[in-house]
Amino acid sequence: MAKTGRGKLILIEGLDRSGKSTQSALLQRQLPNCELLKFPDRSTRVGSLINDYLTGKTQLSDQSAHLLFSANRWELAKSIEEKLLQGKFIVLDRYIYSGIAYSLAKSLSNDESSPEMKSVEWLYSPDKGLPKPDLTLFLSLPTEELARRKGWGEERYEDVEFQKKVRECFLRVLQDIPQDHLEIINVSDLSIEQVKSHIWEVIESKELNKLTTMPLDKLH
Ligand code: 2DT
Ligand code: MG
Repeated sequence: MAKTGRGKLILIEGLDRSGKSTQSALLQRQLPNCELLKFPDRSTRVGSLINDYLTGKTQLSDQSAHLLFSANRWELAKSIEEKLLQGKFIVLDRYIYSGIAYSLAKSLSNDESSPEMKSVEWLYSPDKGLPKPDLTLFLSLPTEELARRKGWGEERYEDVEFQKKVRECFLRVLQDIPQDHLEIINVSDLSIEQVKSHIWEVIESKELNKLTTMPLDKLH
């Protein structure tokens, strides 16, 4: 009998330069029939507004920037669901936890920021209803090590002091994920190969490389 069921949705989160993009590309190649999606997806109409914001071409209020990042995920939500139901696996390079952590960090760095930007509940609400990852992997390392990595400092948010705040906010927000859906990987001083095998061990032990008949959950 042919295997049936849906594919798994696997999210890789972390700070800038933590190795997310490298590891998500490697994981995509290891999983069967797998697509890689990166957020923000700068190729869409909303994504192009986000790109202008991140590269400093335009200014946006914190609230509208936050909502655009969420809208960018909603642009792709339906196609993510359809692909999973067709039996495809999907790896996400950033998703809602980046959304909350960066916005929260921004509001904590600004004395004048308004109460909703400091509220995790408010920050989370526009993402409610999006497909829920089967696993979130967080690549964790000290911010001092990030600063030494290549390609640092070209965009908004790429600043060591700010990344320290983002890290704290990530750790706070990740606490709300049930233990069996979260894996924090300490990548400090590990090679690309070592992180890759660590991730694969987790994937295999949780059978995330296999189709499932469990229904796809939504974030709620
Ligand atoms: P990249 O460097 O990965 O392209 O990200 N960000 C991302 C947010 O502030 N909110 C979000 O919802 C997402 C997905 C993280 C560019 C920057 O965008 C930030 C870094
Ligand atoms: Mg970046």
